[in-house]
Amino acid sequence: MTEPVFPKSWKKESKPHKFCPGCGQALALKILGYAIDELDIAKKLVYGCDIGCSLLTWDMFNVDTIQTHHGRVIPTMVGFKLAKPEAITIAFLGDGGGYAIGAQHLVNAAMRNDKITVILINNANYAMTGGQLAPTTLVGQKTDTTPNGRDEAVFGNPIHGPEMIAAIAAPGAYIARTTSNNFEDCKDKIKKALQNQIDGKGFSFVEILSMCPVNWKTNTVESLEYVDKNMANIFPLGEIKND
Ligand SMILES: Cc1ncc(C[n+]2csc(CCOP(=O)(O)OP(=O)(O)O)c2C)c(N)n1
Ligand code: SF4
Repeated sequence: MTEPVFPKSWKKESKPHKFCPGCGQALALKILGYAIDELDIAKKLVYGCDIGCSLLTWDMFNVDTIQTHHGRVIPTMVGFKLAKPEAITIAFLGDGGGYAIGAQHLVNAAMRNDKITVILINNANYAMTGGQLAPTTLVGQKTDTTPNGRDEAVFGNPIHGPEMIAAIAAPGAYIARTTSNNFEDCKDKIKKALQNQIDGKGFSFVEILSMCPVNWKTNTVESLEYVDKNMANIFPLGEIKND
């Protein structure tokens, strides 16, 4: 694998993140930082994070930042974009925020083809509140609220968010799924989503499969494998919509 080329600004502007050791969200955000630098959009950017572990990024980037409650980051960034169309707006949130409490916001933003970029972390649980069942929890996966594993007869199957919104998204939308374990692919998908917004084409959405070793109670190898094997087997990686 080729080494990534670090932006010159990176070393002097880097600071410790607030995530648990081994957290996939920290990787995803580091990759997002590279994408922002490579597209040279920091000065035009407004970054929004939600409640959940994503709120740990409220002071992570040296860009204008807004923090909201469960799923509300999407309409907040839609509003900002409507008020200031020249801004590049990112809504960063978890699967609980995007697919449960805030699902209506995601669905309506996709349906209206709002020209914002949504980046959603799928870590298959409600992480910040201690590891409860999320809409993305795999069948059989143990969580605090499903100690015997998710029972599909009771809770159904995990939601496939990108596929769901691709079914209602307008032409011009960009929708993809990647993992924070794969630096190059993740950066590529995030950059394409942001470029979609820069080009004024429409709604853009990237779901990132991401490790949560603390709530999964997995070691490093097990965490990496859970994403690359178990999750990627259920949630297919790649571009779901790019036209
Ligand atoms: C409106 C509202 N409902 C519930 C909560 C409690 N709450 C805070 S974080 C969280 C779970 C977040 O899970 P997710 O969106 O998947 O993000 P993660 O922590 O996994 O990154 C919940 C239920 C809240 N803060 N606001
Ligand atoms: S609880 Fe999970 S998602 Fe949240 S910071 Fe820790 S490892 Fe990351």
